[in-house]
Amino acid sequence: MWKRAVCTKDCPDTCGLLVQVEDGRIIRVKGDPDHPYTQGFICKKGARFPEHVHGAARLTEPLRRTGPKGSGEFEPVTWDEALDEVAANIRRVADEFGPEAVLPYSYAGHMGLVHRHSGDAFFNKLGASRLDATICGPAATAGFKASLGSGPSTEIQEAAKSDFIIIWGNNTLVTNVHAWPHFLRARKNGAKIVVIDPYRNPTANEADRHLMLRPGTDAALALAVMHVLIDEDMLDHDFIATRTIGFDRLKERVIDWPPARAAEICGLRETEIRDLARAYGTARAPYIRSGWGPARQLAGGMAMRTISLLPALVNAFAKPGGGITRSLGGAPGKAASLLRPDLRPEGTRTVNMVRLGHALTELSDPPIKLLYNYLSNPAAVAPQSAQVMAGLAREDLFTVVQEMYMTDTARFADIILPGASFLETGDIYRCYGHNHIQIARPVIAPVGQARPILDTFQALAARLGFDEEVFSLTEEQCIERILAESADSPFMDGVDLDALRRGEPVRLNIPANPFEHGFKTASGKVEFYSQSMADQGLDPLPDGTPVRDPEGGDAYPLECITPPHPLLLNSAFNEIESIRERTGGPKVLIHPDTAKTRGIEQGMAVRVFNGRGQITALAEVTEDTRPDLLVIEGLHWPNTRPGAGSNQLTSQRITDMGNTCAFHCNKAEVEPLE
Ligand SMILES: Nc1nc2c(c(=O)[nH]1)N[C@H]1C(S)=C(S)[C@@H](COP(=O)(O)OP(=O)(O)OC[C@H]3O[C@@H](n4cnc5c(=O)[nH]c(N)nc54)[C@H](O)[C@@H]3O)O[C@H]1N2
Ligand SMILES: Nc1nc2c(c(=O)[nH]1)N[C@H]1C(S)=C(S)[C@@H](COP(=O)(O)OP(=O)(O)OC[C@H]3O[C@@H](n4cnc5c(=O)[nH]c(N)nc54)[C@H](O)[C@@H]3O)O[C@H]1N2
Ligand SMILES: [Mo]
Repeated sequence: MWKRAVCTKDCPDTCGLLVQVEDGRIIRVKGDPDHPYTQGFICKKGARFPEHVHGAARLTEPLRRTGPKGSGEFEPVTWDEALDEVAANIRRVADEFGPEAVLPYSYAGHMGLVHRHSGDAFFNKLGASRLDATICGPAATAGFKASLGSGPSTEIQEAAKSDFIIIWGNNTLVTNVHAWPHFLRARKNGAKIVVIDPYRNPTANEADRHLMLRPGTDAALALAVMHVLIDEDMLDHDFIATRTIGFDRLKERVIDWPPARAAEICGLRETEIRDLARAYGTARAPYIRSGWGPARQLAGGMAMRTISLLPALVNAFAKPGGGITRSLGGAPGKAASLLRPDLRPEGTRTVNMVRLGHALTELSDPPIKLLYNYLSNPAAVAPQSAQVMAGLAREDLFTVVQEMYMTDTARFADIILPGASFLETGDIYRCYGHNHIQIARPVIAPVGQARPILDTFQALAARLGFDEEVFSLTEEQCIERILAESADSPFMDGVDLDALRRGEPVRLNIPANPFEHGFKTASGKVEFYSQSMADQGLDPLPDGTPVRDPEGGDAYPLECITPPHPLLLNSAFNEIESIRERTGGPKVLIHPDTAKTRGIEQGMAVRVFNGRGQITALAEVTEDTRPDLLVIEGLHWPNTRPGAGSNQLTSQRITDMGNTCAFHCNKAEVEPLE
């Protein structure tokens, strides 16, 4: 039997799936041809969901630690024993140190609005420290918002009508593959595709042109493009006069950014910059797909803000096929009656999830004494692993992990609760790569003793005597709450709720080109000059001065980025042995000149290191990277590959805006392992 489902992995595409089920087991997974955006094709990872759900690595019973922390020694216990022990420890810690000594740590292992947020009411009621969920997008969001306002951006399908597409810091063919057919449609009609990325990733490999800039120099490049657009008068003066503010001040700033200066900073040729500007300025309908790469930098908010001002100079918004895409979707929202922020004691402290290592080892008043982790694998995904691992290793820290597999985080748990997969739960999904929403219902019963996140928090709430109504709602009731509380959103206007309840993907009421209808900034205009940035003590105008890893110094002469791997999804899919093998383990891309001066040859085992840590990897000597740049794709599980784990090298310093992690802002050095 084939059943409909939705892929819940943290990816912009949120695919419609068809799942073949026999005797309660998943046999095959394929794309749902009736999904308007994902149209029946899925990525290589999604096709492996049968192994993801039924593989030997799946945790199927609750476990209690028996050996030293991190030894991986556990014994099976019953759910009742496990939940009693978790509840007793929450009570103990809250009584002895105050509830803020409890820290929930979760992210996007399951993107459903019900399960992803089903711990919120529980931790609010408890009065636990709040987790600031900043690990991914807020710098990009904040930068974009400062220039163009919040809200949806240009729908990706629009790009099919463009004649000039810039993919700016997004590995489309790896991280949001369903955008690519639309770009190809444009190309078939003569459009050119330009990729702006520090290394030749699979997307750059397919592009017409690739600007291989130094990481963290996007704002300098965008300012130089502006310089040429202004200098050679490729502007829409009418739009600038009526729909933007601060152009005169921008113009003054831009004088300081001739292509020659940017070329030096970006490590590009001046002609590459001029050509880019002229192609953009003369295109019929220039379109930008802005990824998250430029924002994972210490000045990432500024980079995103500067990039997103370009369409305003030429008024790309008015040209069918033109515009800029950051994130899409926008409804339904999270229901307040499910999150219950009103239950949270006033003044409860917030802990930035990027700074978990710091929180577990340095925070006091009170220190973190209980970590409750679900839907995230911080031992692999959080920056500066050495400090994260030192925290997880604390014998006085009680750690609860709800997981599907024995991740590096789970190995450090005191109690492991087996989690139900997304195919064993029902939920409502919105997404960030298209404007459709969908409800999915469980396609199989939970494997073994696995339980959904929602059920787990409700069982714990009962043990702690939390008796608010929210702690007894079913999955379906939660979905209905979300719909009811989103009914006011204009994006939900005209949404066919019956079709949605039947499990069909339904389009939100979001225009394909929302910028045509205005800008949701304070002024209602595009803000070349941003008063809100000035108010935050930031430069109100775009600035291209690069901000690099300050701890790097001269000791670590190379830049190092850690972008996504085609076969992994953050740290997920490491659990599938055949996928781990196909990745060949951690590799570091090294330019031939850089390899030569260090005596490194193709395939050699090397050590990549900086002041924060080190990893071992195999050298891939290639011109796909710059001489001053090391590239390490993906988050391999450290426990399956000794020396893996690129977050050994990354820093907990936060970005200029949005308090995000600068995952691609690292100085490092590389040498042969021996
Ligand atoms: N296969 C796969 N797909 C994924 C993921 C995955 O891990 N694997 N992760 C998912 C998640 S959670 C997210 S948020 C999205 C992210 O999707 P993307 O936006 O594609 O990912 P990023 O990590 O932001 O990196 C994008 C590109 O930015 C480049 N980059 C790094 N630094 C800079 C810079 O300073 N300037 C510029 N111009 N480019 C730079 C990197 O080399 C990379 O090619 O992808 C999702 N999809
Ligand atoms: N160096 C470096 N680090 C990065 C990035 C980078 O580019 N470079 N990218 C960052 C980004 S963009 C993001 S969004 C974060 C992502 O960080 P995370 O959200 O922590 O990402 P995952 O590794 O996917 O971890 C999710 C965990 O949830 C578990 N899980 C998945 N589905 C279910 C389920 O249905 N039930 C239960 N119980 N568990 C489930 C999975 O087994 C997995 O271990 O990582 C960040 N880390
Ligand atoms: Mo992300």
